[in-house]
Amino acid sequence: MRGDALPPGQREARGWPLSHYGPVPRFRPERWNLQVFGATASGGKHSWTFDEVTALPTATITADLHCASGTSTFGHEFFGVPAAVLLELAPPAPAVTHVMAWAEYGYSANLRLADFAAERTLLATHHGGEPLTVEHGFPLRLVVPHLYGYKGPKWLRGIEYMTRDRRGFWEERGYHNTADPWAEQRYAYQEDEPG
Ligand SMILES: Nc1nc2c(c(=O)[nH]1)N[C@H]1C(S)=C(S)[C@@H](COP(=O)(O)O)O[C@H]1N2
Ligand SMILES: [Mo]
Repeated sequence: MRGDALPPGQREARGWPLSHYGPVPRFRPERWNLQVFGATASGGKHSWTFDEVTALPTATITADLHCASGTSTFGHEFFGVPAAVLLELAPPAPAVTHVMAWAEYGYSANLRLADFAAERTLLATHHGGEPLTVEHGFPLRLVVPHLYGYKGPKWLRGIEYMTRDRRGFWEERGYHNTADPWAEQRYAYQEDEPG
């Protein structure tokens, strides 16, 4: 890693540790879909099978992962569908300000629309040229490189467009609503702090 790549209060982890709450879901392709719903421009729901997801335009990014519990890992090469592509194919209504990213078993993370729409936000299918391992989110994982790891659901299944903010899984359990690691926004109580 580069010395300037470690956000305040983080330490570099060895290898690529796992961090998630609950069991690892099994992928059943015949039952799997990715849905975009909520306040869409059309008022309707959008849905893709996994095969359809893999036919969408792709990009490769290199990202560092920062877990809010204090460990960081560096130089992950992720490949998949840019969130911007999804926003183009399934446009949000003009009033949309936030999205909720939903995963298997009800895990969720809320994001400002601008964070979801950011150039490097990716719905990843591959890591280091190989399909994601199931523990790291196969078949699909959201990567939001500029925010703490809890903003990137593994086993992603849906994007809900919202016209106001609502807290996701960790955000409801004491973690920061915005989660910028460079501002060390770890905990919800910091949301009341000035500046
Ligand atoms: N579905 C789901 N996704 C999740 C989590 C989770 O508990 N469930 N944990 C998040 C947290 S806190 C982190 S730090 C990263 C960890 O990713 P990794 O296990 O691939 O290192 O996954 C995120 N995505
Ligand atoms: Mo985390």
